[in-house]
Amino acid sequence: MQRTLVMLKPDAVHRGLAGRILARFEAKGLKIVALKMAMMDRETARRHYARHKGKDFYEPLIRFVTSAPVVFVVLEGKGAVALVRKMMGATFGPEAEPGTIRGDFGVSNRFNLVHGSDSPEAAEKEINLFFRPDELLDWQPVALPWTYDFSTGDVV
Ligand code: FUP
Repeated sequence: MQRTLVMLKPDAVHRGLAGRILARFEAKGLKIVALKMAMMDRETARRHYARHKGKDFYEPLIRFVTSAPVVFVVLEGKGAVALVRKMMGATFGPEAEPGTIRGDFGVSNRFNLVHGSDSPEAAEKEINLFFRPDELLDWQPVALPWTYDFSTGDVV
């Protein structure tokens, strides 16, 4: 099973969409391993978005994600990184397909509701940036044997 880091951004929290967005991931079958609401400090935001440093949207992006509380979530499931990205939809709300989170709830480019790690390597880094190891809970959902077929040795 793979883990990924999701952040529900300030617009999701302010618009009262955090629960609905999280519910989509839960309903899909992804396991919540860790969850917390927090203000992101500027230094952490700069580290998180370091690859965008120097781009014209970098400073406004940092101001945005540090402007109000966010919700950090670690989700686990088979192919969780790609699955979450697919459920999020294209980066810009107007371009995101209906049925995706950004496609259904967003009309803005910058206020695009949700962040999801874009690779397993990024997921590991981001999980470590936002959570201490003891905040990641080791638990087995009772529905797990009905979420995947484990009967053949593979997870199907
Ligand atoms: P994504 O991986 O879909 O979250 O998008 P990126 O990592 O490419 O961009 C990070 C964030 O920067 C996006 F969520 C929105 C913001 N952004 C802009 O505001 N303008 C741009 O031109 C590109 C990204």
